[in-house]
Amino acid sequence: MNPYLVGVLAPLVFSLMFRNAKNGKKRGLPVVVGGDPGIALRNYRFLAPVETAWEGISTLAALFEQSCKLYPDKKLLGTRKLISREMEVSEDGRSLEKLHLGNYEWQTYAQAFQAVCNFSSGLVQLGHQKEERVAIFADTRAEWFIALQGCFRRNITVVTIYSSLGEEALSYSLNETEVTTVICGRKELKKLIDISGQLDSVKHVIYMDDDGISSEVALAEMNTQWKLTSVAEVEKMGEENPSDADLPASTDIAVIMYTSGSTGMPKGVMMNHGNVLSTVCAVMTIVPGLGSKDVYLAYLPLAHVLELAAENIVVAVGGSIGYGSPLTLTDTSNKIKWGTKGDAPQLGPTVMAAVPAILDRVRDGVRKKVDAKGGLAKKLFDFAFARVLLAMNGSWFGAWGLEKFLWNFLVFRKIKAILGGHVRFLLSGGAPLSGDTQRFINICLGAPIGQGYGLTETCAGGTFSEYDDTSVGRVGAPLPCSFIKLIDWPEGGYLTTDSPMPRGEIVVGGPNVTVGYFKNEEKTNEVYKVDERGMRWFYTGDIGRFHSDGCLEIVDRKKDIVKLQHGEYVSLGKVEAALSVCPYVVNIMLHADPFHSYCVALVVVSQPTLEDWAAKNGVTFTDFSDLCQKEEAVKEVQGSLIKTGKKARLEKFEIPARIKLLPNAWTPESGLVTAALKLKREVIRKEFSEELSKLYAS
Ligand SMILES: *[C@@H]1O[C@H](CO)[C@@H](O)[C@H](O)[C@H]1NC(C)=O
Ligand SMILES: *[C@@H]1O[C@H](CO)[C@@H](O)[C@H](O)[C@H]1NC(C)=O
Ligand SMILES: *[C@@H]1O[C@H](CO)[C@@H](O)[C@H](O)[C@H]1NC(C)=O
Ligand SMILES: CC(=O)N[C@H]1CO[C@H](CO)[C@@H](O)[C@@H]1O
Repeated sequence: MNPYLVGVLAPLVFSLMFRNAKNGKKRGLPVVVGGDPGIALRNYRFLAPVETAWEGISTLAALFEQSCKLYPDKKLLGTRKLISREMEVSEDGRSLEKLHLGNYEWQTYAQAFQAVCNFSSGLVQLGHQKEERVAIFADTRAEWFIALQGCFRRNITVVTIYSSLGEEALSYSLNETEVTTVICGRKELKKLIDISGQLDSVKHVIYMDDDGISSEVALAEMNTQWKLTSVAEVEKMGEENPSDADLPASTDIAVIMYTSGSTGMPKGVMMNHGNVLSTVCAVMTIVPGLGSKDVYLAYLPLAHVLELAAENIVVAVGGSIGYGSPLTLTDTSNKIKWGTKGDAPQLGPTVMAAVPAILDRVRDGVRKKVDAKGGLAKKLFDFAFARVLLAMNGSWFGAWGLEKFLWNFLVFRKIKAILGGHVRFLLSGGAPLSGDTQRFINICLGAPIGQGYGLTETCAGGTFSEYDDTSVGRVGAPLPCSFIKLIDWPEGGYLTTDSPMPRGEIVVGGPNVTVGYFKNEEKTNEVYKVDERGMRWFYTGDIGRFHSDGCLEIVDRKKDIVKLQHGEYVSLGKVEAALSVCPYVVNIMLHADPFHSYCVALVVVSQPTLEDWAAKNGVTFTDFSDLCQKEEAVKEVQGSLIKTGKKARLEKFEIPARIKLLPNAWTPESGLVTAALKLKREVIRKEFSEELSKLYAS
């Protein structure tokens, strides 16, 4: 059939399907758009993509200033006071640093505004030219936000870099953007000194006052030509020599965000003020009743667009931001001194953001605790969980208020207290959240999770599930700032004419779609397109399908589909997700190759589970990595994988025919997974190329 005809007819047919769907609310509605033919949906409340929610506000700098004038005396930025830093020796002889942190100390909106103005004037005093770029390379904290807004007030583009990025990527991105001023913390300064020989353009380094940083500063002064200044000094210079703001326009680039690409060098995504603002306005509508009473716990990397948008949303409504870190989040977090409070219990946040990996960890932690208690406590927990699950099948606010209250009081209250007891909404993004974890968190925390789908390239815009949507496994309807379109991908076997649901490559359009990749026109033209009506579209490479209520579900990824020798398609991500349920698996990467008819896999095995098995079966070994080499062990894990695969109804060619067991976990520090714990396939393939070729050779 003529593709253009499909393009015109499909929305029509789809809208009829919508009318006939019986299961309630339509969250996404069909819309006719330009560009490649496909099926496009919009948010049900907005006809055209939202650009701004406030008259006359078109930049993040203006939004910040507006809030500072509206809420001068409200608390904005909170930081915990460091009482002491102690070394503790753990049972296995490793020494761990433990922090004793005190209460939150707050800066009001008025004080923060003053700090931002001072910082901004200080940059001028420092000799930073306005066309030059500033990089912020640090953990999430109040100074980060102040520095960001300080740069915005002078129309300076900020380059952000993940603090877990490797050396090569770091010098590459700083050099590519010709950054002259870097703002960093202590551990990042150390990294910068190591690569100072490659940083030709850097002239100034502004450091955040950490205790112990003076030794790094002295080292940098000895070994580099950099001019080193602390944030406090910059603010003081600015206070003594104030200069006027030089505010940006909506089309000026606010941030160049380097994302840890899963292949090769990182790419710098350019986002202008209008891009981020439209995301801020859109996501704001997702959190019910968001307002100046809300308290947000900030601990995800600000170099990630989800966190950047979230903090600006809190500012937009006059809320408060308390800073924390993943290692000090709860009372039992690694770095928290025993018997003292974690960030969440101390702050009592009402709204939090999280990546699925963190929520998975929370779930596993709670499960383990309940299992360890056993007996009546476990029975009660399981019963309460089942009751609430049953009631939730109807709706979030079912007619069972009293019972919900009872179970919350008896069972779940203690779990809620882990995060302070007041969390009423969780934002999740960065990767798909498993349905199991979503349910678990829903029930145990008694709070809905808004799950988003978006990319750095779409400025986190895309879709978002709404608070009253209790379904799992889907990522929601288009955000008010986005149109979502599915287009045919015939090679992969995904078509918009598929039934029961249209499927295809996900394309995101709207004011949220970013400007493109920095200094990479070729790549930009490959994945960004402007249609005949002037709307920008980003081709995500993800495969999705539309449910009848207009919600999107991610089903695959173009890059991760490999055609085997005999023509069968294997979706690596799908198979990995299915096999990761196997109790031996901590991490698994499936590898397929068009020159072979079968798949192989690298499996990071669970040490306790495998050692348990070895003990029960009389398999002797010297250490864990020796055990991973044993033929019996490989056989056992392989058998378990086959069982898991069959249960998940995988095809025979999808289940790895040969596997290699690996003893060491894949962490962001090792560079094998991203900060959101997604596999970096290319890097893993390179690192284990020998093992992989052996798997195919033997
Ligand atoms: C902001 O800076 C950019 C780059 O230096 C410049 O092109 C633009 O005109 C500036 N915007 C305003 C409103 O002055
Ligand atoms: C830095 O970038 C310039 C071009 O902007 C390039 O010629 C040079 O080789 C780069 N240096 C490093 C160390 O990457
Ligand atoms: C949920 O409700 C539907 C009907 O509304 C029912 O068919 C289904 O079995 C229920 N599921 C559970 C787990 O109770
Ligand atoms: C800031 C920005 O890029 N705005 C654009 C958003 O998209 C609309 C079309 O939907 C354009 O008109 C805007 O210029």
